[in-house]
Amino acid sequence: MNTFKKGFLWGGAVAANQVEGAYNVNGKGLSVSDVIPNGLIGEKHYKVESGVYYPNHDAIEFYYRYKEDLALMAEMGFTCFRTSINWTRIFPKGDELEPNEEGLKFYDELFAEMLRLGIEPVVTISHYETPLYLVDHYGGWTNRKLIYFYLHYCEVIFTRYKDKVKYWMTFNEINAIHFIPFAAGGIRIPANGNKLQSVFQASHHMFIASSLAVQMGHKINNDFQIGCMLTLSTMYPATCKPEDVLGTYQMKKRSWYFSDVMMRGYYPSYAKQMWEQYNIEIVMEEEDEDILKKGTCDYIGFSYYRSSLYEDGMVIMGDTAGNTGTSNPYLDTTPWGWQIDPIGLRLVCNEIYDRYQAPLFIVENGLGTIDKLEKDGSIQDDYRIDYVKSHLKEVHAAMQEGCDIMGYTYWGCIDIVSAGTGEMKKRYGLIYVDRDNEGNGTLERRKKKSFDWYREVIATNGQSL
Ligand code: BGP
Repeated sequence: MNTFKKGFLWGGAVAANQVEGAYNVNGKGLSVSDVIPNGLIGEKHYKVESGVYYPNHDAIEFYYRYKEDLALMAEMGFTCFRTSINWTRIFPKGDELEPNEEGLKFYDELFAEMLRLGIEPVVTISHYETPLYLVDHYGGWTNRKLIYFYLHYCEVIFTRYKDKVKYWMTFNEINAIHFIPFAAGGIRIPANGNKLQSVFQASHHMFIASSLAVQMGHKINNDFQIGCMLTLSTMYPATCKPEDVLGTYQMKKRSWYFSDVMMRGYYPSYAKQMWEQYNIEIVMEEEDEDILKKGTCDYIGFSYYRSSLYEDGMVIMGDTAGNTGTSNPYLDTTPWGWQIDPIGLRLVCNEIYDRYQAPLFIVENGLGTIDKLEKDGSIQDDYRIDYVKSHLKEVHAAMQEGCDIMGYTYWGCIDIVSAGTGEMKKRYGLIYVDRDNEGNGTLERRKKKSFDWYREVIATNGQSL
């Protein structure tokens, strides 16, 4: 197989709240993720309850062990590593004027260590880490004031890390606000409220915030590459019934709505009808149109894990908890019911590249499953190797077809706390971490079989695939 293009970014990805632990040390405040002990699907917990175990409060203690972890990533040959800045380490409540110096220092040291090892930081500015205080006291992203708190945060981190970080993303999986509004948008949906009204209004504020952040970032350092980030699991019509084919296309617009605004700089033609259909009125300011135009993103970052089906007005997919619906008979599924579909990734690359002709960055893709520790201490995760190999082959094919793809960061390159379920047992890592759902374990790191395999892929720039 031909190699990937020169300079292709190879690496892994995590989010601060799923690895760092140390959730309340050195001045850190609570973020939305800190109050969801059972993962995003258990989005009911809004304050820390005593007696409840929160796996992500300790996570894998990356906060204390990042040197050891980065050394392993360097050994695999990573040229980049994606993580987020935990917003509440910098602004514990979110509306302060002065940042928390200890929080800033942590990321100074983290990024310096990456650069020392030849690893380019790729930073998500907000990965389900909205300060809880902003949710409690301002109503989260439905409040326009959040734009200014976010921008102040951006100004501080852009200025502080301008010589260390080049690649940024404004919001993780911004379109996930539809199904996890608390985590993605810091919004509590009132019991009898119009959920979509809150979701669309909050999204509007996030678009403005992203656009202003892009403009500001480019002023601070013209070399910055600032991307949007979406979850783009593709969808197929379950039948060839024209209604299902059309419905599938319409469902995709729910995601494209986000990338259209962030990549084109204006609301798409179908937006008005969407708002009318759901009885939504978005409050906008006069200057908003102009702001959106001036701050389009430099690239499209996205996560891709699986595909789903659409039939009779319903999306059919294994949900995050693993309850499967009718699934695609041509595909295998993970124990959590996620359909494994490498060709779907190639399709997404083509669809999105054709739509925007802008660079793509695959910043999340991976297999979350149960790993077995053998008697000799090894982890023979051939299934993970198969997963990554088959997906990377399709990435390569998409590039042959003309898609401009900047890089690939394997999700959960080290075992982490699952965002969806809050568990440790749903493991993605190429590196095993000795910790279970209840917090037992030595936290020792161990290379899985996939570790050496991925190292070889990177060393040969994809030729070994
Ligand atoms: C994405 C999130 C990640 C992540 C991943 C895998 O939606 O951006 O934070 O965790 O999905 O999901 P899970 O952890 O539920 O397996």
